[in-house]
Amino acid sequence: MSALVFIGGGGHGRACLETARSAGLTVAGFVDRDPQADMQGAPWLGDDNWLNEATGGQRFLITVGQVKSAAVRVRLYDQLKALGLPLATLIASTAVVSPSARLGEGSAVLHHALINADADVGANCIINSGALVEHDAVIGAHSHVATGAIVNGGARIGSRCLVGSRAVVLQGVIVADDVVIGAGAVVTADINEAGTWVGVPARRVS
Ligand code: JB2
Repeated sequence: MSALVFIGGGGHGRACLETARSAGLTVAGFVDRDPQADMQGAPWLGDDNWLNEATGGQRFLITVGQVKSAAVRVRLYDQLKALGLPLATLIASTAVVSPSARLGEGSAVLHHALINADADVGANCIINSGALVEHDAVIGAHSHVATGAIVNGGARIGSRCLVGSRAVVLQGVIVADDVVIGAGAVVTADINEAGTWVGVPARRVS
């Protein structure tokens, strides 16, 4: 299998690096704007301009994380697509992804995450450690289901969203694009517009 190139050498990059190594995958190196980024011995290949010179035989994973905005991950995804470079998917050895679930290109599923039957995860998503995406749920492109979060059955999360750590989205709830759900929030009703929602039940704060 072709080696992986990671784009982003911070905390999320290291989590993905260990995840990849434990799955027996080879990481050829990483791209970061900071040549001093520490990626546990993986070589620094260059900044994002390096991608313009990348030749075939490698697969790419965006490992810049996402907290409040998906903008950097979206820009990097668009750059990879424009260059025609192939995106990898990463599934941790301890994660469970239903054979009937769909996982978009460039998405990463970290340790102990669970994606159940007929769920649909878009491109360039992070399903972080211990997250649960229940049956028939939809996660839009470039969204991040953070550590320990739960998206219940049939819920639909838009594109470029964050479902914060240990947040819960109740079954069947629909969440618009560009929504940030704070850590520990419980989303009990549809969210129809972009913004930040926190608390139990979740309420808009910005
Ligand atoms: O445009 C970029 C760019 N912007 C930031 N291109 C490239 N190639 N790299 C970029 N970076 C790099 O991403 C920074 O130089 C830095 O090395 C890395 C971000 O690292 P940091 O540790 O600050 O955050 P993170 O994005 O890896 O992790 C965040 O998101 C995760 C999901 C953290 O908040 C984590 O706690 C969280 N688990």
